[in-house]
Amino acid sequence: MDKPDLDAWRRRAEKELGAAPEAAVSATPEGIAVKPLYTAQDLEGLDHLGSLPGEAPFLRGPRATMYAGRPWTIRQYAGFSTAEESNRFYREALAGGQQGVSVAFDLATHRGYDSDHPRVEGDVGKAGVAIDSVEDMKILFDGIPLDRVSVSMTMNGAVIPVLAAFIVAGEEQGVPRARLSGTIQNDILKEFMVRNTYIYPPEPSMRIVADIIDYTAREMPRFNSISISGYHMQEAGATLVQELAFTLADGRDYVRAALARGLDVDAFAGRLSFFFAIGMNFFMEAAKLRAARLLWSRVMDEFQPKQPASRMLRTHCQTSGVSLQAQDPYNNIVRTAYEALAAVLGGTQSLHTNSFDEAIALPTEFSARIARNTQLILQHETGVTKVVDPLAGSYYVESLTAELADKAWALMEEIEARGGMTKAVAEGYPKRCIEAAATRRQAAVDKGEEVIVGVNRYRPDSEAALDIRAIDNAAVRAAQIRRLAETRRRRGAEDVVARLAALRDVARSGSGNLLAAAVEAARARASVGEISDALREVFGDHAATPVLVRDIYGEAYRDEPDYAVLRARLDALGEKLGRKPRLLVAKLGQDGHDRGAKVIASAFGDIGFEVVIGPLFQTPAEAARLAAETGVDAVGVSSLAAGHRTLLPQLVAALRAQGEEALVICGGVIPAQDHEFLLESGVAAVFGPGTPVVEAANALLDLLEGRRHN
Ligand code: DCA
Repeated sequence: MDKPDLDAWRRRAEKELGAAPEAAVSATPEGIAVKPLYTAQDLEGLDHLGSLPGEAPFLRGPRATMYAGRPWTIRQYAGFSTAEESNRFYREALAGGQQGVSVAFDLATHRGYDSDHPRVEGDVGKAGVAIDSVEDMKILFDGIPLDRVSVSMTMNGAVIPVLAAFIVAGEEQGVPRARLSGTIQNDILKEFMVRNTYIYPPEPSMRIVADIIDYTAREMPRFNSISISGYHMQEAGATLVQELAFTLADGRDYVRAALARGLDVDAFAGRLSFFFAIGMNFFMEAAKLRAARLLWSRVMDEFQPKQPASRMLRTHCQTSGVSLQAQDPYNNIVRTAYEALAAVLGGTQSLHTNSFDEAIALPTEFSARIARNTQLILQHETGVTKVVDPLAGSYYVESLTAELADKAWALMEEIEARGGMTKAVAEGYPKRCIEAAATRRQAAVDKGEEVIVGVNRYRPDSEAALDIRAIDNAAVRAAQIRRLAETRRRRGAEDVVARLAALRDVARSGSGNLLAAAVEAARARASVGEISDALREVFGDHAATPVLVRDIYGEAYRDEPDYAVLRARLDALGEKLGRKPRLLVAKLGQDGHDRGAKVIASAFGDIGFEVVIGPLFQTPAEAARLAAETGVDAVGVSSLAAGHRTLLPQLVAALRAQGEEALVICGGVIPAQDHEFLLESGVAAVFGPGTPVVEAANALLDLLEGRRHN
């Protein structure tokens, strides 16, 4: 065939567009200019072409036959209320075609608090299952053979007691730890960056990671010691380049930490695993996974492993939670299916597909079945499993793979120049980059530049409320407290005291293995809270100081007409008050998802409010005290972990008890069914997800002005 005549194409394109083809180039948040046409020319000079799957650098997949040999694992992340309820859910899911288990713990467990701790009253059993001791863990896996079904546990803060309880539960089920298969998340660096379920300061936290890698390398050969996660970065607003670079840079620091413990690289590197988000930018997401494998192999070259598996990036993926919308929610089924296909075309090893109602509440049996079937249909009906890396050779995808890899590598070099990821995280560099990207994206959505069907375009006139799963938090908490008391009554008290003292000694001395000591404590029935507290006594608690990005929302929105109107209203109210209106943005309970809170705080600050950003993990009484001290006009609560029914009425009561008039408003994941209850409890307004910031600001001004007139 003749060489393609690109000049002729250009002329045709100009005619069709009425402009030069450059007019159809679109810029992505990653800074990649996506052209309307890719050709063989775009492949010239790309040096990653030509490799095969199953060999370094593994760009085309970690296995030679990929899904033609074994399809990816359908692994749905789930967990809620009690161990009994979650166990029943897992068993039904496995019977329905799910292939691996993935446990979601409640936030009390994540942060190392037993269910009877006063700080976690609103969190027990809410966004995951409550686990207080080995007794709960045994119930959680009752009837699930732990030597045959692999179990992933998303746990980072309280990773030591939870993994210890899992090991003992396996043992008591008759499965020795050497035969346990699964993955523990154990990725603390990204917690400091985005997810915030840390407990201890960075340095002892890194020791915990290294101790777990060390223990599993020696004792649990089938277990993946870590799941190095970019997922939560993308959820917090990171671009795909940031997600790639920061995740792989985290991985590099974990390898360094394990090597510093004296481990041989080949003893552990093959059991490092990864976890990425898959959002709506279809080809870019598939290319991202290919680029990730390429780059990880390059990172591992530095450590000169001898085993090929040590260079291999194996990953789990989850479809994007933030791409789900509360409005017109059945659209989410379609979104999730496209994202799942991108993950599979990118070559994931394991996949979670979100349920369509997750932007509103916890999945029901019905929505969980649709989510699972999305993968079963992909595996059995579409033929995608039959060919390895089917996008290979695509001019566009290969070009994207190279561009993503180059950009991510440059950002990783920047991290190296800053002294590595642990240091960059301590200085807050990646967090700032991600928050800036998140705020920029919010402005693009609010302005309608980024279209979301059913939200900022094609919005239906009316919608029927969905059936949702509600958790009776008080009943779950009461049941947990009863079982915990029973466990404490039946255990050998002296044994527990001695095992916890031994654990403290290992923590203090810096030698010995924390997980090994915790397994002994868990076996004696020390609780998750007690083991966490023993480590807290030695390591201390980590408290982050929130910092806001500035001028990003304002800059992006400045030229919009409604922005000028809003600013004028704000100035007028400011004049009446003799100062700027003040807003406290608060997070209550153990819910550490702070993207929404940060974006709102930063955007309201740009608009002209005086914004106080509260620390994470406040009790309602603490937030009310902060509101009084700072003299705010309103407290805005961002709730993403289902604690609102308990925590918001308590906040209103605490404010009123102090004689404070500040209005309480809230937003986040709050189902329509709960709005009336919250309004009756004294909350002044509830903003659903997808509310543009300018609309929320206008509504708050209405409320503040209304209050002044009364
Ligand atoms: N031919 C032959 N064997 C294969 C093939 C193939 N084409 N593909 C996979 N296998 C083998 C693997 O080698 C593995 O056996 P091994 O453990 O003895 O090496 C087994 O089949 C399982 O496959 P794998 O791809 O490792 O899939 P998973 O066990 O599901 O593990 C992984 C996926 C990403 C590594 C793991 O860390 C994980 O499950 N993460 C989940 C994290 C999570 O759920 N997070 C929640 C938010």
